[in-house]
Amino acid sequence: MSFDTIIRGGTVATAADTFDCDVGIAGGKIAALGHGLGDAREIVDASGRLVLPGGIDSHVHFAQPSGPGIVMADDFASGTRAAAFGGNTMVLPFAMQQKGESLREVVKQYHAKADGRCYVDVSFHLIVADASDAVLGQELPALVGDGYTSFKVFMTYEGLALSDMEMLNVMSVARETGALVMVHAENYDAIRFLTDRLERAGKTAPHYHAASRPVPVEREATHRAISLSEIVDVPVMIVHVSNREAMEEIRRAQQRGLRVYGETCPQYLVLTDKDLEGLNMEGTKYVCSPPPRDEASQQACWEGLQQGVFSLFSSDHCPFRYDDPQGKLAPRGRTSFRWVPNGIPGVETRLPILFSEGVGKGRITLNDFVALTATNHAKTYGLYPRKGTIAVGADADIAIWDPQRKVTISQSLMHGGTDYTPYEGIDVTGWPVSTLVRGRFVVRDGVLVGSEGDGTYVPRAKSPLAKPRAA
Ligand code: DUC
Ligand code: ZN
Ligand code: ZN
Repeated sequence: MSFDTIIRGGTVATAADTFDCDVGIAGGKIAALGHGLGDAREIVDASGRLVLPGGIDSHVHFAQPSGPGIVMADDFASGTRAAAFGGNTMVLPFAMQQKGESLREVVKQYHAKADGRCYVDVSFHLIVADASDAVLGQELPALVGDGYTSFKVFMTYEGLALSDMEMLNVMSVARETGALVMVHAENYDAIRFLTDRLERAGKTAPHYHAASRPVPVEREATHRAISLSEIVDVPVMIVHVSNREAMEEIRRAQQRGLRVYGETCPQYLVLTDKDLEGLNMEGTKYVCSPPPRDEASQQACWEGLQQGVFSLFSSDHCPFRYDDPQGKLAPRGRTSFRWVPNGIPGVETRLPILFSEGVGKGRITLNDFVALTATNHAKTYGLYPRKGTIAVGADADIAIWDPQRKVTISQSLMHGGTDYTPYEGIDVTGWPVSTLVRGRFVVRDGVLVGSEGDGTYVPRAKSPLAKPRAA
């Protein structure tokens, strides 16, 4: 057989195994694994390199409306370009409904923003903000049928928070349709109560953001989300978990046999609430929700990854420029942390941080790394085995890594739309040097060689993990 490309001489790792072999690619698929594969139009020398499944970042936000006067820093082009440089071959951003909007119309709008603009493959989760009869009865079931097989609900935020009754209704639709529900678990009333009190006491600087959403805010909502999902008997994914108490809620549910899954993110491994204390408004660079906590919480998140409580490691890339009145330095944000746009960039740094801090420091294995950053995302969101692994028949979505390269993370190395990285100055060992999406180089030896439109939209199957326990 003759191949389009052979990646020769590298070390391949999957979620299960690590082995030296060549990878033969034909028609955008992995066509053979082995030695002496024969001829190809192009031979890529990967000696001394790791050949890994491209990262799948199943939690990113691009081009989302973010409130009056605020503009998200990445559209689908810049966000997926940054993703490609970060060793990712697929991302799952959100199509966010706002109250009163038709979910079907929202999906059309996000397709208009994304189609033809992406450097890596893309698929949308939905955000359900308006659990109306029309949405629950018609739109959601039809959209699940069309391959939008996961949706996020919020327990906090003005205009987004659902009541317990609405959560139960959305969860029922998920149960009936086989979709997977993702939950942002923070108690809305508790945050409002604390925010009001902090403001009345004149405590409005950015670092009070963390004080307005302490651990019990997240723990309580996590417990409640799990309880609601148990009542409906539907699996649930608790996203962006930041601390031990929420992690232990998930662990206890898993030990009771519930299908409760967890996700954590880089900010909960390497940042703390101290970072929000930067002088002047620098702390806004770290304002995200839940907030980064303390070192004991970092340790708990590592345990969650090591012990399988968390199956996903995502970036929660939610980018705003810092030095910009439409970003972190929005005029209203100077009056109170309440108005600082919520979210931080991370799609380009997720993989190097986990590789270096996790694999490099012996906290997780290389195979765990692949599972946590690619394979489990594909399995969780209905993309496996087409995506998320290196196997014959899978899409040739591949990241080639230099495991020895030492890099100090710096904004000057980033390729997205923000003007800062919250991970500035962190030293890592190991860096993705080339990214191939369905067999085509998008980034080659650190240089962008792909184009907008190289990435395509991928409808998804239902998640095998979304099945209720009872029939
Ligand atoms: N939740 C997210 O998932 N991303 C950014 C902000 C938020 O609250
Ligand atoms: Zn969230
Ligand atoms: Zn998010």
